[in-house]
Amino acid sequence: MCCCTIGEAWGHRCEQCPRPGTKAFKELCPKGSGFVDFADVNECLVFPDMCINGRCKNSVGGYTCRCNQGYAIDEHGVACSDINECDILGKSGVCGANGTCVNVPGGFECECAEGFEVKPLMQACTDVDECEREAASGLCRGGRCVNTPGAFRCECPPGHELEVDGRSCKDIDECGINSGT
Ligand SMILES: [Ca+2]
Ligand SMILES: [Ca+2]
Repeated sequence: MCCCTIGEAWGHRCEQCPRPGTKAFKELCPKGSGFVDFADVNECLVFPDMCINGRCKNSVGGYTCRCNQGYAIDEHGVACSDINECDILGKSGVCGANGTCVNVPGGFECECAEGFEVKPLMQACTDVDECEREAASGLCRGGRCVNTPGAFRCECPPGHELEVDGRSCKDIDECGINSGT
């Protein structure tokens, strides 16, 4: 049954199956591939591991694997293996210039550089607008927030300077500076 269906070898000593089309194959499997004793073999039932990561569908004289999304049929046609999207599309091809593609089973993920993120329904890493996101928490208080690719900056009005953490503006104490010397 093994040699007449998906098998390449059989038995404890792993004896090679006769190749389809040869005389030996015809003797073993007179009705051809997919049949044993002139009856169709349901490969999906006989071989429980068929079409792993997919669904096995029996047909007369054969079977097909319908692979889950993100998987493709392997070279032997018996299992679905993960598609490496990163290899196919290139390391930054899928995730953009500011991301790195990481292959995962059934899909892929983008690891984004700091200041970048993956937005819903988009795959590439795009800039985080810190000004919009952190407006409620008072980012650049006392000044104006300017979004930049991968970062942001606070622009302070005359007479003000940036706090050391770069997240707000503070008044310059001119009197303190002058009387200090
Ligand atoms: Ca994948
Ligand atoms: Ca930004």
